[in-house]
Amino acid sequence: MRTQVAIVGAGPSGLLLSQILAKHGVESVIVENRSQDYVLARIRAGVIEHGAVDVLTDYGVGERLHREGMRHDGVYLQWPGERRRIDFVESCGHSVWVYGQTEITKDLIATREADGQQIFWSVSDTAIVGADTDSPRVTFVDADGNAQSIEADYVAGCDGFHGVSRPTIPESVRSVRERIYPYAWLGILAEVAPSTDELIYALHPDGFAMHSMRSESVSRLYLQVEPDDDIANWSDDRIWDGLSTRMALDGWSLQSGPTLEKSITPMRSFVSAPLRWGRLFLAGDASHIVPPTGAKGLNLAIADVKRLGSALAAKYADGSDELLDRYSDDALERVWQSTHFSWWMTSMLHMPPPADPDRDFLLQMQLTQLKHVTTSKAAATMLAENYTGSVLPYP
Ligand code: FAS
Ligand code: PHB
Repeated sequence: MRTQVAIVGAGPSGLLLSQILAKHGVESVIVENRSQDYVLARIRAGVIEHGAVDVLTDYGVGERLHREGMRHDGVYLQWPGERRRIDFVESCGHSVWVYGQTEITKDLIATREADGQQIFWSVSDTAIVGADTDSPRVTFVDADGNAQSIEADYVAGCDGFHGVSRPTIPESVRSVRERIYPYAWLGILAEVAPSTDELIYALHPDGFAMHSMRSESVSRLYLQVEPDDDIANWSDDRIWDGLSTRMALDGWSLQSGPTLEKSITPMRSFVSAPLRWGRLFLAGDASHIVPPTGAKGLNLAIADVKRLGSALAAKYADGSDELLDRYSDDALERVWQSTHFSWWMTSMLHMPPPADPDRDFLLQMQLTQLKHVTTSKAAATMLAENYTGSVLPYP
């Protein structure tokens, strides 16, 4: 087979990139090692920056988001005995939307399939060959066991943290900066109406807890657990008790309900640079991972593929290499901004591990920072600008 852009991975990055390219008349083929059902069953992110909403809208996949998504103009930060709201619109003039990544993936798959997009599902043995030549190829074994090869002008590595794209770049070329956090998130999706109008991020001596939502009848909640904890240790009752204790506030109660999904996600900050090697370009989790406290992972992926899609479109439209040559450096500008904010929010809101000799000092610094950011207009504006993705112009 031959195409203009071969895309590895059918998560939000790969699917949205193919949509952006198609809107600019650029052809692509996607290879994905999971089944379509598996990809559609993933429960992940939920907060979408206004700039990301604009990208989805501009490229024809925002209609259901505007109909079913929920605009949020602020957030609650909480510590024992206090819950204070930061108003995004008052602080920086922007909002965020709550709309599940699962729904974005559904909208993208439906749109791409209606457009006749070629997606190879359930492939194996994917490899990228000749990325540093003028004729790169993606080879794989398709779902029927047939060896396949796609010749392309360019390859987009949208295959997430565990994909093959990043390791295709020689280690001598790659630089990695990483922090692995001494805790993880246990997340649940529950069939119960949210007990709050805005997201709640709470610091508590037992650990962090968060209340998000997916609709008026489905809630999404998280709590801090040990990095090596096992979901089998957490009955629904234990989860709801933990959430209720950590977000307790006079005059407020948390409604519990049946859990639809529960899982534990490790937390790391990870950035691999550069995002380009020859004719291979990385986007989304293939290049960077952020702890979910700042709600940046999915939004960074959308910003990356908007930038990459525009750069490839410019190349095919007028032969210009400028945006492609700038892609890695320009993308990393936003990646480091989001990585810093996610690290800052994570460090402020999670209990340091009991073994940390500085635990009491760190906890005092975190409480001081929470009080400052919920009383100082300048500090609240810094949080609001970062949370809504408004610090840097959208690509
Ligand atoms: P993805 O990992 O979503 O997609 C990569 C795709 O490539 C996958 O479908 C994979 O099957 C495929 N692939 C991998 N290797 C391949 C190969 N060799 N060949 C072909 N295909 C291959 N972000 C938030 O903002 N908030 C959250 O609460 C949040 N929670 C998360 C929970 C979990 C468990 C995880 C893992 C991530 C979470 N994230 C969250 C981050 C997440 O939303 C990512 O940022 C987002 O999925 C990035 O999208 P992609 O870059 O497309 O990567
Ligand atoms: C979610 O709704 O899944 C969510 C919201 C905010 C975060 C992380 C996850 O920071």
